[in-house]
Amino acid sequence: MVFKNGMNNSNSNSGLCKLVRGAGIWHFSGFLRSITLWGILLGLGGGCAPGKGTAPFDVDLIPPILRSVQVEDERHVRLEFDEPVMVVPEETELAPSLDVEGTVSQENGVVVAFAENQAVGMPYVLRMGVEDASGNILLLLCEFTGHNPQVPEILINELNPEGSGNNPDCVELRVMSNGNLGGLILRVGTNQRYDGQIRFPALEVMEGDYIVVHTKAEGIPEEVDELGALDASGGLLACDTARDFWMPDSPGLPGTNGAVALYDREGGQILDAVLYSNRTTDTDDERLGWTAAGYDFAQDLAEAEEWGLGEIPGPSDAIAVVDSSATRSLCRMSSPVDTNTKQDWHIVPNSRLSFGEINSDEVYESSN
Ligand SMILES: [Ca+2]
Ligand SMILES: [Ca+2]
Ligand SMILES: [Ca+2]
Repeated sequence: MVFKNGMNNSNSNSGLCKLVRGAGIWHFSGFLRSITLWGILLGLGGGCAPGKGTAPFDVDLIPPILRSVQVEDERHVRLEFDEPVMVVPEETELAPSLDVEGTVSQENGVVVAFAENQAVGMPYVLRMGVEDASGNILLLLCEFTGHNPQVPEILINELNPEGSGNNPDCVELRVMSNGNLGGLILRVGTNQRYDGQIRFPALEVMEGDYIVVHTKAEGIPEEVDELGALDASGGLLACDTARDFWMPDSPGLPGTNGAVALYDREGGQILDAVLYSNRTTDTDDERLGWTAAGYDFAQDLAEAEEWGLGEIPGPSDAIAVVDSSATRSLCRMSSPVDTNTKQDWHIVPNSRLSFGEINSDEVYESSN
């Protein structure tokens, strides 16, 4: 299970931050720890604590704090800090390499301009140094995803959370308009809590294309991500007329109370999501009857206005998963509609799963 520190729904400071002052170098992964360490240093009365014993104490000892990273277009990335900063020019560097044309400080922000276009969907790491008016320097590493100007319309179209050995858990995506997959991220769960994810490479897709993401790979050599030929991959439920991808670490899908969400990039906007449950809403329960994980998913999707129509959805507002099985998948209609409610979904009869192909409109009839 991955718990990710959210940061204003924009690219987070998920990279390592390194703070430099005087002769000391410390490694941090976040602001709170940097404050803690300064507190320790001051408390110890070490030589690194300017002003100790010699008031005034209103000296700014705190380096700038990175608030957000935003890709503005294919040539510009904007970093926001908690105070005005100047860039330390010799520290700016990117991996993989990308030529920097220059940097411009604007209020609490810095815009980095590149001399060449970012590669679509490429994960970059930017190394940079910034200095505040009191000379406190922050050396930082931050991640961003190369600008994708052609994000397609795309829907989560089918899934089988109750997969089996022969029909393992899969998620089908249906492309609704031409575009490029570069940088899109599919998560088992939602931004705040997820079991696994796949980040798609730059790849042109067409309206009507199907993509099958296998979340429970066996780990055999035949399981390959299809960047070229559609029949390149073997493995269970691989489809010769669709693009197969294999989610790293084979997390599977939660069987009974889960969510799947698709984002346009790391820290970006949600493109589509599904929420499912085997429970019913309990309004007397502070979690509305959800499991702890299910409630996190429901909250996150309500906040993103992707499910729940303005309120946190209870389990009864999610797709009822109880009648599904490995071959009775959850499906949108053959001509999918997306109202962000369970009304868009049905369970198909036995063996009517259709990963990589058009969905069946037949509905499973429970014998009960
Ligand atoms: Ca295929
Ligand atoms: Ca949706
Ligand atoms: Ca299908």
